[in-house]
Amino acid sequence: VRQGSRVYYLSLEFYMGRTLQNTMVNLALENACDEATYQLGLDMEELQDIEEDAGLGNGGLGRLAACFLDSMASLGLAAYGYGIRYEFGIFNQKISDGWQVEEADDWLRYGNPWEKARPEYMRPVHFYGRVEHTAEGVKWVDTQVVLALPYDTPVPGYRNNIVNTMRLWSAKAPCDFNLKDFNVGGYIQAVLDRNLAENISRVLYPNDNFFEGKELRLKQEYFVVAATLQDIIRRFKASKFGSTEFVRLDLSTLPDKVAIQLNDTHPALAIPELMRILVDIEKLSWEKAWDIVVRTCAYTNHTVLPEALERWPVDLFQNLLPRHLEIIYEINRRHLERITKLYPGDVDRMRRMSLIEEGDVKKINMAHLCIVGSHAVNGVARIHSEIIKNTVFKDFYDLDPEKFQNKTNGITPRRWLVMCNPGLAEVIAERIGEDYIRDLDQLKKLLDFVDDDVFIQDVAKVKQENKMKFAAYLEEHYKVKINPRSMFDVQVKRIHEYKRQLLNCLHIITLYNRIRKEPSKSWTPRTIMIGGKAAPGYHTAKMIIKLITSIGDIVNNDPVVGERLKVIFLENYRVTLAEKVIPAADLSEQISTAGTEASGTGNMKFMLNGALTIGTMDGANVEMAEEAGEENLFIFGMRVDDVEAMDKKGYDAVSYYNRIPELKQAMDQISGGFFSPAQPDLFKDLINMLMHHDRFKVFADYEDYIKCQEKVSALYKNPKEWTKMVIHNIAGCGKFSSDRTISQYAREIWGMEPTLEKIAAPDDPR
Ligand SMILES: *Cc1c(COP(=O)(O)O)cnc(C)c1O
Ligand SMILES: *[C@@H]1O[C@H](CO)[C@@H](O)[C@H](O)[C@H]1NC(C)=O
Ligand SMILES: *[C@@H]1O[C@H](CO)[C@@H](O)[C@H](O)[C@H]1NC(C)=O
Ligand SMILES: *[C@@H]1O[C@H](CO)[C@@H](O)[C@H](O)[C@H]1NC(C)=O
Ligand SMILES: CC(=O)N[C@H]1CO[C@H](CO)[C@@H](O)[C@@H]1O
Repeated sequence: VRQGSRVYYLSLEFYMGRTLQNTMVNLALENACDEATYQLGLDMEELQDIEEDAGLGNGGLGRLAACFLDSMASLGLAAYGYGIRYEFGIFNQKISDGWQVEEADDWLRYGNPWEKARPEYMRPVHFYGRVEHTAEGVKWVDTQVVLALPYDTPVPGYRNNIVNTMRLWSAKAPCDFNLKDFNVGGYIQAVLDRNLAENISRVLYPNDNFFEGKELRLKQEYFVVAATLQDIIRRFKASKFGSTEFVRLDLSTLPDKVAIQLNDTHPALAIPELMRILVDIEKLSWEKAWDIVVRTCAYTNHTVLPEALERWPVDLFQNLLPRHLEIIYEINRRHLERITKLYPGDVDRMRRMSLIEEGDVKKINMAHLCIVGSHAVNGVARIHSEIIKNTVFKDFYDLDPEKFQNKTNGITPRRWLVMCNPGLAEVIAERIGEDYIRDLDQLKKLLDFVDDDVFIQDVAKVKQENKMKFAAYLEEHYKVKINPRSMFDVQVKRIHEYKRQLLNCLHIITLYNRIRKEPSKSWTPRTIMIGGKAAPGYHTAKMIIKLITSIGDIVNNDPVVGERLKVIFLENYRVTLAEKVIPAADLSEQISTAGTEASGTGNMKFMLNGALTIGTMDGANVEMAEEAGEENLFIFGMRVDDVEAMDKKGYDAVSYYNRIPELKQAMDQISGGFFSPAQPDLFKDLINMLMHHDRFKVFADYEDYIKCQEKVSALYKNPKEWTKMVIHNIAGCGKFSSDRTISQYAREIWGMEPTLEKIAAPDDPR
């Protein structure tokens, strides 16, 4: 175990949401604060609703980083989260005439009480310039400097008196920015141009799982890496041990004290930047520096989708970071030399494994850089780790099998149960005590109560109360009335073809047609809610939103259907809305094409909050089925093997359309303008995609999905059996605590030991 070591969690996103209630929960201050505000004549819930979300993330990945911070603090690890303090986080989504409209997220407008600027730790970050090779070594000169100003936010652990720090960098122009060759009349322009430098931390790129090769984004990535590494090295050199304070000069022990986790390839520049510091500034030999870098860095791959892969054009690098490009070339030269020795003459393998992709535009493959520059590489669910090893990174696995690991994602039970669903947390605590909040495996004890009628009733009652509360919220804020006795069928996540909101749409239309055909049959009433943001530049995703709202317009206003089916688009899905809707959900939709969702974490939140899952064998769903028992989930559709087999044979959407009458009817309604009477061909692009170039094979799973939904409706008619299944799911949630995930990272990658020990507070009598 490494004594006194620290973890640095670098991420371009931290999707924190609100902080007030989380702080009260973790510090055990809820009752005291309730009391105090009551005395002041204020209402705690109203106060909480005034806080802005810190929306510095896009979706699951950013939220994961936030859960990790909570777990690292709760497990007593000396950990720092490092990222960018975006002035504008993820946009606010408005729905106007059924379309998504984006609004800037001016979250800092009224100030941010949770942060503290630390100007004393401001650092310079260099860009552009040129490289000089001199007798004393390599120099990067004539650069433009931008200052990185840190803001610290406290991250309290759960009732252990430990507080870690999240440090977010904000870009500041230096005072002399553009003023060096000052001439008359240039002053005003120079001051105006300060924006150029300060743009770096202006706005979060709103893409989820999609690479956009913009220079500003590369600047953001280098900015956070360069500022953070300076901080890491300063702290390493100045660290204190025992009572003696000394200055460390020997950087070879860096990997014993510092672990840098590269969350996706976004902070991949940490590898060449650390090389630059060690070789150019600290004057270490290449070999020694490389050994330090590899032992310090570890890389997590978060998605399977090839369009997420960062591939930066060499030209862009040459201009912005010329020294880093040289370093990457040298890393690649040595890497290819090693491969040539091991596989002489295998030119194809060299091409596949190179860090540089040849082609019209030469590009740097950042995933390859991360694998080569790290001692550990992991996927985020077992199935995803297998896919990484066996397919996309197979060559690298053959080269260094011991590097490859698996770390199934998790969520923090503090925010995602205790805080958002106090009713359920209480009912559980009444049976098994409160220790499960720190040790989620203890939920297994609930299996003793699966047949306990009182417990079953208690769980069902909490769910019903949550549903009433959410229905009241919708009515107040969105003026929609829903039936709280209907099944709440929820799909909330970013809008993406691979997540298959379109499959859900086809189910809605099918159900609608069936109800209209036999209105007198006893249908299980459903309120189907779909929510999520579309990346502003993602046309298909925006059309999917319009389709959902259009279906809602027709279905919700059809008197034949009445209360039996309602379709609601949940506007502006974000952390705070997740905290409201997930505790109220009966059914969780996790229906991505097998092999496309790396893990998912929304699936875990629903499971922990007593919703049943309808899902494919994808991502962490596989492990959820294992933990709760496959019979306690509604699993349908192709497995990864089936998808691969179909890829070989060819997927023919039209044959499903011709063979399945209800599918044909639904598609014909969409393409015939049934849901868009004013503009019948509105959805022609979606139709064309589904019929002719659907990478995610929606039709192939349609029949099985519809059948599976019938089973869901049937079980919902039996509340007791339904709730028993819910209890099996809650009892199986232990594995999905981010405390488990972080403990594995700590032991298996960072070489640190987590602890549940509580340190004494200064005012503790002990
Ligand atoms: C958990 C969460 C996600 C991730 O959901 P998935 O279903 O795993 O994609 C996205 N957005 C928010 C706001 C979340 O809280
Ligand atoms: C991972 O990287 C993504 C993308 O930058 C980011 O959203 C997220 O915060 C990171 N978190 C984790 C835990 O990997
Ligand atoms: C930065 O800001 C300036 C001024 O606001 C703007 O003109 C410029 O286009 C921005 N630069 C980038 C790279 O976005
Ligand atoms: C992770 O690796 C896969 C290959 O398994 C690749 O397609 C994907 O784009 C990588 N993700 C990122 C963000 O680099
Ligand atoms: C594919 C893979 O790496 N699987 C591993 C996932 O993690 C567990 C425990 O951490 C290992 O036992 C598996 O081999």
